[in-house]
Amino acid sequence: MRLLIVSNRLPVVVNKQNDGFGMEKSAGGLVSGLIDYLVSLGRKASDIQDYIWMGWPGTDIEKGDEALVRDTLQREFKASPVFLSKKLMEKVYLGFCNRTIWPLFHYFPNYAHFNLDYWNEYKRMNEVFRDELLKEIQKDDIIWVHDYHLMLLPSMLREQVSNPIGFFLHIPFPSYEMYRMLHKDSRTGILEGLMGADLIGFHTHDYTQHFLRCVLRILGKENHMGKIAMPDHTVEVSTFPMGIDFEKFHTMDVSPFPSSKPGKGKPKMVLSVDRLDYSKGIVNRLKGFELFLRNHPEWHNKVCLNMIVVPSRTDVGAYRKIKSRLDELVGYINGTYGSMTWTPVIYQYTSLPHKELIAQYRMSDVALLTPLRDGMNLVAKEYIASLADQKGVLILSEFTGAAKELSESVVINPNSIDEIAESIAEALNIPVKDQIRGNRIMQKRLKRYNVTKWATDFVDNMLKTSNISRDSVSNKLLNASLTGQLVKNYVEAKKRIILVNYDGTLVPFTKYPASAEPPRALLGLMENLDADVKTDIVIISGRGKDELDEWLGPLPLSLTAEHGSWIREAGEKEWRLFKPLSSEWKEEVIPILEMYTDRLPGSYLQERDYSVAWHYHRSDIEQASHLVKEVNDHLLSITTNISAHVIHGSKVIEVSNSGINKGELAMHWLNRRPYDFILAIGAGWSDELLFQTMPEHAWSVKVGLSQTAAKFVIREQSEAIALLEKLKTN
Ligand code: GDG
Repeated sequence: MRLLIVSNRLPVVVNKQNDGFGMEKSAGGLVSGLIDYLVSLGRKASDIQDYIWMGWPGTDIEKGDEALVRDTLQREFKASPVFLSKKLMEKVYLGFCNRTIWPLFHYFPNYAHFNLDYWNEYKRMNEVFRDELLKEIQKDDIIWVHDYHLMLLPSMLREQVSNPIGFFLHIPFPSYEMYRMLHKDSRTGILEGLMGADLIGFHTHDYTQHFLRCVLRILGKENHMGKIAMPDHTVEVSTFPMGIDFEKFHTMDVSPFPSSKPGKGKPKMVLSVDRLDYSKGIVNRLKGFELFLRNHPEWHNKVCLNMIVVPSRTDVGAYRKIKSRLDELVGYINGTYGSMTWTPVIYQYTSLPHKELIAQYRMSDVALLTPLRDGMNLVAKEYIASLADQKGVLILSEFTGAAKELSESVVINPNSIDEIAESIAEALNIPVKDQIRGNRIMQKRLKRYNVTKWATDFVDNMLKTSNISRDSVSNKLLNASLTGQLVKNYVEAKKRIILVNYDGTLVPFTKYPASAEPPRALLGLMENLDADVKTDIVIISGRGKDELDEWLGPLPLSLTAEHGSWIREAGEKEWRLFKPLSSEWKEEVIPILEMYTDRLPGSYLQERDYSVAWHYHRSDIEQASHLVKEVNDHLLSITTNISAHVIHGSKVIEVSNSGINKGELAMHWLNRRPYDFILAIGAGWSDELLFQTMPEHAWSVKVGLSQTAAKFVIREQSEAIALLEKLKTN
C-alpha cells in the first residue's frame, strides 16, 4: 500500500538554473514533521510501505523539461509534480485562497473579497490537480489531501476512484455565521467538495463542531457521533491536533549558535516568531510590549523583545500595510525607550536557518505568541519542546489551536493590549520551579502525541472508516451480473410476487407530495407486469387510500395504503382494513403534536384514518434536530400504554397503530401462497421493515446507496424502473 500526500506546494522548490534545475527541500512545519513520519513508513510493520508527495513545484516548467523534472523529483525526493502555470497558481493563491478563504476562516471578514472569478479559478486549479492525480493513483494507494487550497479535490477524486481519501485542514474552520458569508456557490461547493473524503480532520474540537454545524445547516446532513451518511460512503469528521517532532527540537545540537539563556546582568529575552500575517496579531503584540514598558519602568534596560518576522505574501495589499505599521511601531518603541546601550525591540524581517531558530527558542526566557486566530501554531509547541533545561515561559493566545493542549502556559486574550502587557510582567516573574513544573507537563504531552502519532492516527482512522463504509454499501450494488441472475430467476419461476413501494421507487421523490402523479409509461409498465398470470404485483405505500385510488385505482393490481392499514386486493373495488384497528389513541397524540407544531415553525401535521405524521422537512434544520429528540421521547412515553407505535423517518415522525407496518403486511401476502420469485423494492425508511421480513430466497433491493437491511442496493430511482422494464413481457 502506498500513501499519496497531496498539498498545494511540494516539499521541494524547483528553480531553473543555467545548467538545469536546482531543487531544494522547503521546511515548513507540515513538511518537516511529515517527512519524519513518511521516512519511518518503510521501517516498521505497517500496511503502508511507500509514499509519494504530489504538489506544485513552485515555478513554471516548460513542456520540454517536464519529463526531466518529474524523473528527478521522483528519484531524489519521492515527489511528483503537478504542472500548472505560475499565472493560474498565483491567481488562485492570491485570489480565492488568500483574499477569500484565509481572511474569512481567520475571522477577518473585512479583508475578504467575494469574487466569483476567484471561485471559478479555484475550481479550475482543483481540476488540474485531479487530472494529474488520476494519472498517478494506483489501485492500492491511499490519498491524503492537505489544506484549504484543495478543498474540492476529495469529491472530484471520489467520482473517479474508490481509494480511501482523507482530508486535513490546517487552518481554523470558522463558525457558521462567518462561513455563511461566502458566496452561495462556494459555500455549498466547498462542503460538497470535502464530503468526498472518508475522513476529514481538524486541529480542534471547536473547528470540528463548526464544520458539522455548517454541513447540517447548508447541506441539510445530520451526523451521528461525527459520522455523516453519504450516498456511497460514510464520512467521518474528527479532531487530530497536529504534533511536532519532539525529539528533534528537544535534543538537537544547535552549535555553532549559542543556545543558553543570557544569564545575570544581561537583558531577559522575549521571543516572537511568525510569518508576516494579520492573523498573527503582531501589531497588538508590539502595542502590548510598549504598554508593558510604559507601565513597568523597573524593566527598562532589562528586557528585549526579539521579533522574528518571516516575509510572506508580499503581493497582497493587506500584508504590505501591516509591514509598514510594524516598521513604524518598532521605530516608535526603540526611539521612545531605547538608548545607546539598550534596544528594546530587536527586529529581524527574515527567515532563519532551522538550527538558529531552535537556538533562539532555547535562548529565550519568554515566548510571546499572540495570534488573533491560528489553526494550531506549531511555534508554541516547538518552543516548549526546545527547552532542554525546562526553563522558560510561554505566553499564548487563547485563539490558537495549540492553547487547548498547552494550558500550563500563560493563556491570554490578544485583543486586550492590557492583558498582553501584564502577561509579560507576570511571565518575567514566574519562579523557575514553577516554570519547570509547567513545562515538564507540557513536554510530556508533546512527546506522547508527536507528529508521527498524529499522522499514524489519521491514516489508521482513514483506513478504518473507508473499509467499513465500502464493505457495507458498495459491496451490495446490484451489478449487471446480479441483475442477469434476478431476471433469470424471474423468467424460470412458476409463481412470482413483486412488492414495490411508490414514492422514491416508482416515481422520484418530489418537493410537493401532491405532484407525484404516476406518468403514463409507468401505468403501462405496471399493467404489463401484472397481466402475466404468474405475477402478482402489490404496491405498498405510506400514502392515504384516496390518493392511491385516484392515481392507481384503474389498475387491476393490489394496493395497500397507510403503510398497511388498508388493503385493496387485485380485482376488487373496495378497500378493507388489514386488521381491526382503533384510532382512539389519536385523541391523545394529536394535541401533543399540535403543541410541537406551534413551537417549530414550518412543521405540520398530516392526519390519516389510522396514523398521524408530523413533518418537519420545511423547518430550520438545526432547531428541528434539537426539538425532534424531545418529540420522540414524549411520544414514546405515552405510547407505551396505548395501541400505537412511533417511527422516526426521514424528517417525519409517524405514529400509527401497533402491528401495522410494511413487514407485517408483506407477510400477509407471502403467506397466501408459495412464491419461488420474490422481489421487494423500496426507497424509504419504512421499507426497512419490509426488507427485514423477507425470506432468504427473496431479492430485496433498496433505491439509494445507504445503510440498509436490503440484500442489494441501486443508485437511483430510474434504475428501479429500468429493472422492472427488464421483467416486462413484450
Ligand atoms: C499553518 C496554520 C498550523 C517559522 N519561522 C521560521 C521557521 N518557521 C517554521 C516554524 C513552524 C512553521 O514555520 C510555522 O508554523 P505555524 O504553525 O506557526 O504557522 P503556519 O505556517 O501559518 O501554518 C497553523 C500549521 O499550518 C500546521 O497545521 O499550526 O495554524 O496557519 O514549524 O518552525 N522555520 C525556519 N526559519 C524561520 O525563521 N526554518
